[in-house]
Amino acid sequence: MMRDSDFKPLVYNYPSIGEVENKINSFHDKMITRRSVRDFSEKPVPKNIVEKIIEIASNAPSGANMQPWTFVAISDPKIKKEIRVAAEKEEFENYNGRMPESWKQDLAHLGTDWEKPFLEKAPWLIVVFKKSYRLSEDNSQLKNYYVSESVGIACGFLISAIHMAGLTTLTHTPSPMNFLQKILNRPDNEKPYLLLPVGYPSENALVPNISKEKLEDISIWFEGRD
Ligand code: IYR
Repeated sequence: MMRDSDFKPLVYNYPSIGEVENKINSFHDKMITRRSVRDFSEKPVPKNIVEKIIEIASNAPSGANMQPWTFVAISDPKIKKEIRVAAEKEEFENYNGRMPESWKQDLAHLGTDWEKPFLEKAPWLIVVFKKSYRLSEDNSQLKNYYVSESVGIACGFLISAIHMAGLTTLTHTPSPMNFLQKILNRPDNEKPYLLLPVGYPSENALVPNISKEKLEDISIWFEGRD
């Protein structure tokens, strides 16, 4: 490995195997309670919490550490309404013609439809943009690497941070979602990737009664020595 550039020692305290077990058990027990929530309360969430959540997401690994993302956080009710109107216009078309019957059948158990009240009710919307390329100082295009992978991982961090904070979110992908680029005034090299309402669930919020597949059905092991 070439290490002639700027390196520094990793700060790392070796945990005992007991500590590793405790850490992973408590993270596991917390993470398996995560649910996508569509019924939001209007209870406000302070800006400093959302800042922390975004900072956590921005610590995700990315191709060549290019950090090909912009997180746009919105609590302005006028902009939230504009987003809701535009998203519902697209989703109305999706549910009334654009989506094949088979797709609607696959979604039926989630109870979704074209109406998206959470886009106004949730105190915050975070729209994640992916930067397909960078611009140099003379405005020529520079490459970003593994953009979808990087932004997907950052969204995983984001969703985990929201959940670990005790808040709820939903991975919402209105389709097509280029209206977000216009409403939020983002440059040509940024494309909307995911929209996440963030807040508290409403009292008596309902979630679909779904489960995850068992470990043995989603993993394959080639074991060696311990
Ligand atoms: N984007 C639409 C439809 C939708 C698609 C999938 I795949 C989902 O998992 C959920 C919804 C909507 O937001 O309703």
